[in-house]
Parts: sequence; structure tokens; C-alpha cells
Amino acid sequence: MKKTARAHTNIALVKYWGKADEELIIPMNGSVSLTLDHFYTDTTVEFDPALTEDVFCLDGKQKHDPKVAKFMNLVRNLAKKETFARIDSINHVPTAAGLASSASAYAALALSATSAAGLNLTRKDLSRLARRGSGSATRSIFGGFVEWHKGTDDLTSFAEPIEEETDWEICMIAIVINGHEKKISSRHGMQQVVKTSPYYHEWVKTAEEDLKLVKQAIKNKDFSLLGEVSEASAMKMHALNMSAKPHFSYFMPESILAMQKIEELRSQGIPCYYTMDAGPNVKVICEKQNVAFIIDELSKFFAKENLLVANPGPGARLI
Ligand code: FM0
Repeated sequence: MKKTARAHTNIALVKYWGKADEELIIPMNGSVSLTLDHFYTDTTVEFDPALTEDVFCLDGKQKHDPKVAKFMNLVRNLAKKETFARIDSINHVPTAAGLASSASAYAALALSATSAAGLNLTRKDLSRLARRGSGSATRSIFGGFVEWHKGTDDLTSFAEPIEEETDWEICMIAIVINGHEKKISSRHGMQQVVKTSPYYHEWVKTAEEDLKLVKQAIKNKDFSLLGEVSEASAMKMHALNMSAKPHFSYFMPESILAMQKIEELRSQGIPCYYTMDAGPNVKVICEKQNVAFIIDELSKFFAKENLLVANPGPGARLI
């Protein structure tokens, strides 16, 4: 059977940064994210008895990715199946935006591969499975605001929607910054941080409070609380990177410029906050009514085509 699934990326408001179990991808702390509408991955899986190994194509180009093969073995184990599959993935992310994400990739693969294998997993079990591909994918099974419960093992570490269809007009503006920096994958970066940052246990401790506050902010539609906690969580994560041994950073000069501009707008009374992940792009958290003004201001410093607006998006689904 051939099945196609679509899953959207998500941006963490309270970040996941560090694993308690590398093999099962159990995080050190829980996280909360917003699934976005504009950036997504479509993945088609077809099992074919004629194949002697999995064939994976990303955006039309064949790739050798041992992580994908490993993930497909999990699906085969669940389905008690030995057949290999053809996997075709298309990333719908503006070219060179640097926002392509393992979150949408493994959420789409979890749904398409299990469906093509004849399994009908609950969304909770899909979330647990997606987690084995990439931590952030755990959350992309669901739409809107999502919480990943860290759990303690494979059964208890899964995501759940907080508000899947929110009528809160929250937006993200991604400021695309094309850096030529040496890339440090999130997998490697967080590992280095857990092992060597002298501040790591404070991160884990304060994440608990951040989770509580961000959920309270979502419940009460308290934008400034949401923004403050999200911005602080991101900056704490980046501070961990700078305190690791050897230290590293995802900041580029333009990332800092972007963050300063957002702080300036905020001091002028425009509610907006920023977050950053394992790359130089800055994402602005704001409300719909302020998007046009913020874009106008940012376009004095950044090319308009590098300012991408996204709204809350849906969970993974078959198409
Ligand atoms: O999304 O090693 O999922 O909570 O984006 O594959 O589990 O790529 F950069 C911050 C995502 C990390 C925060 O890490 O790692 C977040 C981050 P994996 P991911």
C-alpha cells in the first residue's frame, strides 16, 4: 500500500535541549511548541517486496540516510514485516530558508510509513514513534500549541495538544539569515551541553517553571507572558551553548541585529519577542494585528523575501 502524509514544522516556546536517553530520545525536560502552517513535509511511503533496501529520496534526490533506515526498522518491527520501502519526501520550505526541520520530516514519515504498513496507531503512539526519529518530531504530530511530556521511558514520553485549534491570532515571523557558519547539529550540540555545561542542571530546574508559565499564558491568552517566557527559554538554551566545553554559538551578526531590532520595537510599545533554534535564523513571536508594522520596520534591515510569516498550523494527516 502507498500512503502520503503531511506534517508541519513546529517552533519550541519552551525548548528541548538535552537527552536523558540518547537511544530512545527521552528528553531531560518537557517542552512546549507551536505548530506552523506554512512549512511542512509531504512524505509518501510504499513497501515493495522487490526492494533489497529502503530507497529514500528527498526533494527528488536519492539520499543515503542511516537514520531513516533505522526508523524504518522500527516501523517494520511494529508491523511484523520485513519488506523494504520507497520513501519520497518533499520539503515545502522556501528555498534556502534554512528552516527545513527534522520535526516535520519524522512526523510525516511516522504517519505515512505506519499507514502504508497497514498499522493504525493512535496519535499518542505516533508521537512516541516520531520521537525515535527526532525529538522535536514528537510535537509535530499535533497542531497548535503542543506539550511534549518528557516521561521516563518509551511509553511515557509523548506529546499532547494543549490547544490544537487556537483562535488566538499568534504569528511567527521567520527572519532568514544565511550564515556560512560551521554547522553544529542540534543532536551534537545538546549532547555537548549536557556533558559539559556547568549550568545544565539549572536549565532542567528552571524549565519546570517555564512550562508552567507558558501553559498559563496560553490558557489566559497572556501575550506578554508567553513572549517573555519563550524568549528567556531560548536565550537560556543559547547561554548553555556558550558555557559548554568547547563552547559554541549559533548567533551570527545579523541574528544579534534582528534581536536588537525586536527589543527596540518592544520598547516603543509593540508587543513582540524572539526565539532562536540550532541555527542563525531569528523567529519573531507576535500577534496578527502587529505583523504588517513589524515587517515594515524589519524590512529596513532585512530583505523582504527573507521575512516569512507563519500562523498556527494543523497536526500530521494523511493526504
Ligand atoms: O525544538 O537530536 O529535535 O525544542 O529546535 O533529533 O532529537 O532536532 F534548537 C533547539 C530540536 C532542538 C528545540 O532538536 O534533535 C526544540 C530545538 P534530535 P532536534
